[in-house]
Formats: sequence, structure tokens, C-alpha cells
Amino acid sequence: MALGIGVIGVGSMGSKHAQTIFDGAAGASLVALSDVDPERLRDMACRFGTDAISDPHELIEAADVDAVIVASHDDSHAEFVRHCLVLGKPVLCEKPLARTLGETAELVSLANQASHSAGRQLLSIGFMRRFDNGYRALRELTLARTRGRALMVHCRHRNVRAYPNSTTESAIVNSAIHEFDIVAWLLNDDIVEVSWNAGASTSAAEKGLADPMLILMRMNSGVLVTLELFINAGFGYSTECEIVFEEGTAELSETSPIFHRSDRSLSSRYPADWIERYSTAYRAEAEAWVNSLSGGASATATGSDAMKALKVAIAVQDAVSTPGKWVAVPS
Ligand code: ISE
Repeated sequence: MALGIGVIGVGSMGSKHAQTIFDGAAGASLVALSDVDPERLRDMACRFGTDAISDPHELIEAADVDAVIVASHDDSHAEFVRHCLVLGKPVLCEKPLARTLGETAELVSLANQASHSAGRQLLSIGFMRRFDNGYRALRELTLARTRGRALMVHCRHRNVRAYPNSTTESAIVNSAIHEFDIVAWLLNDDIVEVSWNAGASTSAAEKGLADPMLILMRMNSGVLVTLELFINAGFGYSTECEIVFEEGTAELSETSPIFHRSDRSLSSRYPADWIERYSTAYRAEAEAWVNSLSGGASATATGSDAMKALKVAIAVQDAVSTPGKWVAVPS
């Protein structure tokens, strides 16, 4: 029988997850939704033909909900994840798992105990880039040492527009955090120190936001990683990653599958946001998660991965007050 999935939070991210399950992640069936906005909840439940449960805790407890996706407001993730784990229900949580290191550590330890009793990984984190074909190909190449050792990595992360009230600190924990996770995963290595710098800022940035900013990371192996984070880049959503090896380089190709030639120019199209850019990765992530629920191997990021990435984010936030200085990431 198909596993019943409930989704908490059906804004842009949650409705994408709901759609993916609805469209037929094999072995799963979308059974219930919850949201703080009653109208949105009614519309989505009607669209997908599911139960609409206004209290998320009631959704978690529902008998026909076997597993839960948490895509509600960031501040509510920890509370819902805790409830799922206490009941021994698998949960896929969007980042961040929690706001503080203390709360993240508490949830990771709860997840470890609950997963141990259940005999499978109960907590998964939505670091969807691990399911992107480009990043997977880069990882394979790196780990196989096809072009020798990796020496340096260059990342660029550009959003169209920042969320209202974004600050340097919030951009680090909201956007750059994906880079902290993917770089460690790509290189199978840990980030041990970080530094931060910024220069001229775009006039589109609100007060308190340095945009763009430059973050450097040093891996345990000595590999140096550069990251330009620009969250008001305007032109489109784009994430780039180039690895410099001893014998050549490899990088993600730009995302549009086709080029256009017209009016004496060659052009391509950028996605509007991460949901469009990583659409295939979100689907692959949901499928891998559902597959792991019925006994398959788990490939999704864990609570410990969330903890690692958050530690790096906090070290970078600390580095903001001393531009250019290296700050150690606690192990
Ligand atoms: C957003 O919240 C995400 O999670 C996206 O993946 C990221 O690229 C973007 O910068 C964040 O704002």
C-alpha cells in the first residue's frame, strides 16, 4: 500500500513538494496538507484532493500520515520535526532544521535515537543540490580523481531579488548555507576555516546587507573555495561551481538546455528561482526519500549534515566583523 505523505506549509516550496508527490513519487500518496493561511490551504487541498488540516500537529498525528514534509516558516521547523521524531514518523525538513546550534544538536540527538529504534534514517534535510545531475557528476569526477586532485573550487550564487529585510547575516544562513553543504559533499571534506569580505554594494540592497559578498573557505585537505554571494543580482537565478583540478577543470554548465541565435546575438535563458532551476533535483530528492521510507538506502542529507552547515554559517557570520580574517569552524 502507498505511504501517506502530509505536507506542512504549502507556500512556493511546500506546494512544489506536494505537486511532486501528487504527480507520482512511486510508492507514495499525498494525503494531507496544512498551512497557516486558511485560504491557501483550502485551495491547495482542493487542487490535490487531500485533507486540509489547519493544525500541523493534528496532521503529524493523523493515522493515514506515514511521513511528513516540513516546508513551513523557518521558525516553525524545529517544533514540527520534534513532534514527528517523538512519534517515530519519518520527516523531510527544508533548511534550516533549527535556528540555533543548541536546538539543532538536540534534534540531531533525538533523530539518532529515534532512527536507531526504527532501524532507518528518520530525519532528512532538503539539501536538494545533492540530487542535481551536474553536482553529482562533479562529485564523481572529484572522488574518482579522474583529473587528479581538486585544488580549488569557485562558486557563485546569484538570486534575482533578496527577501525583504535581508541582512548580511540572514543571507549567509539562508542562501550561502547550500554552498557550505554542497562543497563539503562534493569534496567529501570538511570546511575548517572561513573568511568574509565585501566591497561596493548594489543600490538594490537594503541597509545592513552587503551585496555581493565574498566568502572564502579552507577545507581540511587544504583546498581553497571561493564563493560570491549576490542575492540582488537581478538578471536571473544562477548557481555556478567550477572545480580546478591538477589536470584541468570542470564546472556546471549553464542551465538552459538550448541557445538561441537571433538579431546577431547568441542567448540563453536563466531560471527565475531555485524551484525552477532545481526542479529535477527536487523530484529526485523526493523519490529517493520515498524510496528510503520503504526500505531503500537513504541518500538524503541528515541532521548531522544540517549541523555541519550551520556551524560553518555561524563561523562566517562571526567573520563579518573582521573582514579578511580567518575564523575557525568548530568541529
Ligand atoms: C532560498 O531560500 C533557497 O533555499 C535557495 O536554494 C537558495 O539558492 C536561495 O538563495 C535561498 O534564498
